[in-house]
Amino acid sequence: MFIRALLIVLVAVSARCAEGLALPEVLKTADSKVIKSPEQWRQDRRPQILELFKEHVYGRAPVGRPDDLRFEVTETRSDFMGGRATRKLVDISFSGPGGEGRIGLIRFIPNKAPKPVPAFLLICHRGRDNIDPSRQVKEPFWPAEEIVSRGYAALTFHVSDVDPDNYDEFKDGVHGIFDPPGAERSGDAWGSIAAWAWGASRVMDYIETDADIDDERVAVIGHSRGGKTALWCGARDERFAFVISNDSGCTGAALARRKQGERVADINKNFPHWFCENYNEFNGKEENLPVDQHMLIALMAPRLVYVASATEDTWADPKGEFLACVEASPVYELYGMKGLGVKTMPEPDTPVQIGHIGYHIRSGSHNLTLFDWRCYMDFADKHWGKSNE
Ligand code: GTR
Repeated sequence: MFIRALLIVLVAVSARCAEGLALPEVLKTADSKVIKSPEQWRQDRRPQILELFKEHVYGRAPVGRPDDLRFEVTETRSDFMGGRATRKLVDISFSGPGGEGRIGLIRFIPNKAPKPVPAFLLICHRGRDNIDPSRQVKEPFWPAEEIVSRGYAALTFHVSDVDPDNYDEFKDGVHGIFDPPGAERSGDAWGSIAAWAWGASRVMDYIETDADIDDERVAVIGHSRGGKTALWCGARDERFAFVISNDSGCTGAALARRKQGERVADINKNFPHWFCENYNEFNGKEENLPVDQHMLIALMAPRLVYVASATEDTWADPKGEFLACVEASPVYELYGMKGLGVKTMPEPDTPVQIGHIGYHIRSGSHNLTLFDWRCYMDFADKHWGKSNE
């Protein structure tokens, strides 16, 4: 408790102003040491920030890769999408003290593209018809045909395989499987966002065994709560080379201290299972947070990260998402790279893709659309070289 209070005070001391906001300094340690090199960032500051997010926001996963993690390819068929794609269905299974779990992975790969191919992994929280493995239903939320036609592997799993998206006092899903039986839950125990991020990391464990996928060019993407999850996943798991947040908003890409749209108190009240218990201490008190969301984006450095907003999605605070990218940029500059590369918000539908942080604000509502996907693939093409089917 004392250490928590001390950290909060230290952060307040090291705060600086951005557009009138007093944000915690991303490049200054808790004891006010200024970070001047990538080595110092990695050694002194990055672990500190990661720890603060675990302790106060997303919670701590009690397990990494389970010892008995297994991958079973239950089907391989090469005649999908008019013969252009191979579908594999993979069961990723594991067990813990509270039982067994299974994540069903759907994976399409372009048949003709030179292997190994880069990949996009979608964390899906919407209805399963959005990720129809038979491709009878084709939703822009997961445009597998378009992804494949651009030479990328299209992978997805549903979050409910990892942890159902409901508040049940953390009995079901991986919480029930891995939380120590009978023990009282601690204030920093993992919530559902951290559980889903853990699930995406288990998919990465599988990808590393799949010779047709280039595990050094894998993007993890999510929309809204899935976007929060993608960011937390990418922050913790540096095997993901590209992290994409689509309309993630509060406790995703948006700066909490702006207090625009959804607030910390709203999200904790409406979704009490998403974050750790400690996060409630900041309900109505965002300025006391020892972190803000620009620091989460900065944890991706020097990898690729892309944040997208939508004009009508004011609940997710588009300006706060943009500013978080601006404020994360100094960490990329430490690496001699461009971060976002601009400080003024772009016009709708004009992507900013000049540095290692990408950003756009799309016209329209809270959604993941074909326009968004095309921007993400353009950004990947730019940095990874154009893929061809
Ligand atoms: C909203 C919620 C957001 C966002 C979204 C979603 O209602 O307030 O934080 O995550 O739902 O996941 O669709």
